[in-house]
Amino acid sequence: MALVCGGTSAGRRLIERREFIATTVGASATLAGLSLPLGLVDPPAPFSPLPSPRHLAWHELEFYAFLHFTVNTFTNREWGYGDESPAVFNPTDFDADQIVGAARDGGMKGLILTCKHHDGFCLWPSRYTEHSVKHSLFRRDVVKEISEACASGGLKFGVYLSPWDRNHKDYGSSAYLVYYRNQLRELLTNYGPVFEIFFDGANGGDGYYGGAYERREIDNRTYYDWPNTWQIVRDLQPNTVLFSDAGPDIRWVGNENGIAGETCWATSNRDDFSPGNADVARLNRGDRPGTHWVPAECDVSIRPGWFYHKHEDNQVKTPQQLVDLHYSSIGRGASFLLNLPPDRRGRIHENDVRALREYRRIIDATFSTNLAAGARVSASNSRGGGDRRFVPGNVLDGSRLTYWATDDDVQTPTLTLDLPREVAFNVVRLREFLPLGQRVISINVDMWRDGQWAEFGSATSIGSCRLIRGSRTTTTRVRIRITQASVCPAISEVGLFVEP
Ligand code: FUL
Ligand code: CA
Repeated sequence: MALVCGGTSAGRRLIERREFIATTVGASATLAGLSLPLGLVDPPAPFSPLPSPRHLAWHELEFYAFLHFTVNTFTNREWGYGDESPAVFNPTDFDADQIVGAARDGGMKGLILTCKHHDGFCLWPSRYTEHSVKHSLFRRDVVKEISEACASGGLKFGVYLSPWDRNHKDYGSSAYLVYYRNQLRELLTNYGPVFEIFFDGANGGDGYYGGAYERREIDNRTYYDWPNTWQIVRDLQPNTVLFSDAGPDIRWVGNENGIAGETCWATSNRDDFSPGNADVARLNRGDRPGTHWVPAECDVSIRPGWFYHKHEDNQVKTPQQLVDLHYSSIGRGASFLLNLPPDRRGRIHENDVRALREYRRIIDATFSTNLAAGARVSASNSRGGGDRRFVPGNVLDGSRLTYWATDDDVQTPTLTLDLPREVAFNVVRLREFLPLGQRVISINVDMWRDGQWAEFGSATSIGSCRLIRGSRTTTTRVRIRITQASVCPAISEVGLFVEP
């Protein structure tokens, strides 16, 4: 307390910085509770752009489900035209708990439901249209049942609400925007917390449009007046992350194959784009340094299509393919949004459940033991000459809130792990301390072999998580070399793992 009241100006600056970090990490302000020794040096200055508290919470999720479910499930299409009768939507054995349970058993932390796809059919009884479950034989509120199953199953609930609506008579005029926003308000008001809203940029032009059966072109840069549409979400649920090609919070990765760029910055010049109007190569890689923190999300389906088709029952991705997607998405600092399409019963098909479960088994077997645990960690430099807040050992304490940092003028340090025994590993995991920004540009990993260092692998961009996967190696020492950084690095975690 005395330190807060009195102290030197350097001391006061330090305390202010601590408070900054504690607030930046948001609800899990564990750092605020630690009694850190007062050192002679400030923490590294943040390198902008920086993540918001809602970003930091989202980064923890990493893996969540997409649920494509609508009339298409029953008409065997991918894009409904908008003239489908609500009567076709008739799941015979709908079970929200089975769906959520499949996602949870796969290790997913959330689920995003297509509350309305391009065909305009609403999975909830919206007050603003008759084109919904209200007029199906099924008559139940799917959004309610799924959101409640998520809440009781411990998964976060998210919303996909297609901006393009091939059913609505007003699509293309300003009246439709009023309708779209009313629906957004309904979904954000009646179904509990929404962790993410997925704003799709797709638009094919033609549709039913209340019987007009015509092509309607809109200017996707201006028609939806996105800043004011997004503001509705901010006002109703400030913790929701907004997804689109242009963010504002998280961005499309630029493909639907689940593959982030080998270099994938968490930052982007998002104002260059609008939803449905972006350069996919730049989305895949991000922009550096970028104007905003807009990390990538990798959406991909477990089957060839987004909606369930019986003829694809034998084309479910294999567990090994799902594992590879884990490395190409989560392993490059992005999130992994895997689509599990409910079938005509309204359940996740057995083949999909089986593949997902086996994927989980492999991932758990890989990452449950950090083989670097117990290693002696040393570095070519430690900020403030050994100030405990920045020592190399912080990379092995299992906490993202503590980190190793160097002095400001040391941007290419090395960190060495002397392992307590010989270990066989083939995966290295690194995490940066995100509240200070994405600081490192490239790294190399070496292992000790036959009395000298040999290269194991390398990577560009770390961010929230970087997995470097190589061939299985046995060694007693591993060295991380930061080969390029914009400012001194702040690395929160390092791990060594082996795939079964
Ligand atoms: C696309 C849509 O057109 C697909 O049907 C699917 O919803 C996918 C996730 O986004 O843009
Ligand atoms: Ca740590």
